[in-house]
Amino acid sequence: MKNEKRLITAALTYVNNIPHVGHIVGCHLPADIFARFCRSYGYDTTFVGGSDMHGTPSMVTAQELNIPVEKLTEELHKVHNEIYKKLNISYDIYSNTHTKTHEKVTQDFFIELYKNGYISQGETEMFYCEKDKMFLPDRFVEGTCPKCGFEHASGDQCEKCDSLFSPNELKNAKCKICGNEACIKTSKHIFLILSKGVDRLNSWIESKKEIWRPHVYSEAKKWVQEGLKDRCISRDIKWGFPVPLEDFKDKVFYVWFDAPIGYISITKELSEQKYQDLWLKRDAKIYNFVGKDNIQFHSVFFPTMLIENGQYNLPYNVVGLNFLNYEGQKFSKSKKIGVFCNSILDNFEDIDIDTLRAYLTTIIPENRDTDFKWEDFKNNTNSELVGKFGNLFNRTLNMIKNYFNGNIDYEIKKENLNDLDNELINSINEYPEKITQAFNNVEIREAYKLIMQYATVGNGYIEKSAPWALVKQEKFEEAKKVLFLAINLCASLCIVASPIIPQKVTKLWIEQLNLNGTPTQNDYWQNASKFNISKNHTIGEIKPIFERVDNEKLEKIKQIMANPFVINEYFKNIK
Ligand code: B3M
Ligand code: ZN
Repeated sequence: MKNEKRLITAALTYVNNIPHVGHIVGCHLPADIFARFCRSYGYDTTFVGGSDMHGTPSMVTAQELNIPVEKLTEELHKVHNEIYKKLNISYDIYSNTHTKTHEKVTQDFFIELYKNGYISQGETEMFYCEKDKMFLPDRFVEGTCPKCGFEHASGDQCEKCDSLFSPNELKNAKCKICGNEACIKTSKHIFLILSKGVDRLNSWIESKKEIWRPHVYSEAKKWVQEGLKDRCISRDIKWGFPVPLEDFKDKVFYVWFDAPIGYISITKELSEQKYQDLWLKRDAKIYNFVGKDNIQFHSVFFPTMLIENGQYNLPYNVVGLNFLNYEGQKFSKSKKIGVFCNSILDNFEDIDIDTLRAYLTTIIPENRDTDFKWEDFKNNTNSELVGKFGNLFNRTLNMIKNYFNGNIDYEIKKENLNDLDNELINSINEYPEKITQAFNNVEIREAYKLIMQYATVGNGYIEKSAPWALVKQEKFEEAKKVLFLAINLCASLCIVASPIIPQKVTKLWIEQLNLNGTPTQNDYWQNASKFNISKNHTIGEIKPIFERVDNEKLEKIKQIMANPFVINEYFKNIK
């Protein structure tokens, strides 16, 4: 259904630091490529994102830097926004969770749950530091995971085995601020009763068997089967939005309660109409793109909140990604292992964004963890982008220029088409169709592979038809036909590659193919299987599109991108 409404969300990033390439590949980029495809295909598309301002990681960092957490998050939110802009992540809105709108939507959301009987109250044991005289949020505590024995688990979550637990289950708990033992004190809290919605949640998850990726589906099923314990959704800290109940006014919501509601409030901030169409009606399809460690929250916790609240549309697809490693190792800021995005801001001219986007597309961790390797970046640039894609445009346009003075005046007549021509015309019908399917199934790596295959089909056709030989034999009409078909394949490629390398194809389209409009226009996708270049067309100026990466250049980019963001330096300059 083409006029279908689609809302695409990318997980709201914590702003306690600057993203590294793993965050981009594991969420923002696939969400962006999918959103670009949806717009181009003609779906009524909205793409929202933002910064997750609350939560303890930002508090920990602000404490370490000795600056107010408001200042820290506000500044880093701006930097995040800049980075996504530079990477051409096409958010319709990039907001954050510390807005008035968000406060109101979150509190109303809660009140509804409360009225519906899904909130209970109780005493809970919380970590407390006698030395710092404060209740310790989950991230201010470190201890041994009760499930797997990992020694650096935080108060509520183990990053090694992904299990979630209550504060009192953690062993050997220590205060992260001062390193002393964290004791346990009781405090009054509110809980979300997850068990009441479990049957509805379970059948909802089962309805997603064919839609979600297998690993997301099986993880969600596993968590439900293990049983859902009620979850404490208030915290004894000052950073966050207050719980709107008389007895709890001095507490704030747990960050994972307010953060996903951010998708709703940010949509509302974008437009009231969109909020109504996408969230209050049930026919829009919502796609949540989330990193590996966020799958449980998006497939179980947030859907239960939505089911129990009752007013809102539920996600159609939870697109759970996996992790990205760096040259076989985990990303690490302290060890300077990885590729860091602050360099994109500092050294913009040295880094070609679409070349980077194309390589990153090949390592989107769709079904398993993947690896960033500089050697693969070089190979993808040289053999795919330059060797296949660029080469097709280059030779086609150069031959049109050299043999026909830059003008191609040809009209297709069936009787003049040979088997090779017919095969190529079939490809112009079939490849965009296959690529559409891959994008629609959110198989972005597959789509990229098909795009490169499509370019290879074009190169093969030129090779076999050998227009240079036809010109030598003075078969000019024959040569023109070959180049006419080839340049039409080029135009088609611009459209289908537009979600991945939007800047390059726009430049190609306007400057070199000399066509009107842009290949990234909304609702333009169906033109991919048409002839966009008609009789008597003059091409523009020919230039290389992608630049080869030799070892020297690779070293330079590597140097630039290996420098992590130094947060204390940054805030020294801000203060
Ligand atoms: N902020 C975790 C993260 O940045 C968390 C996601 C919230 S999505 C609603 O990875
Ligand atoms: Zn302490």
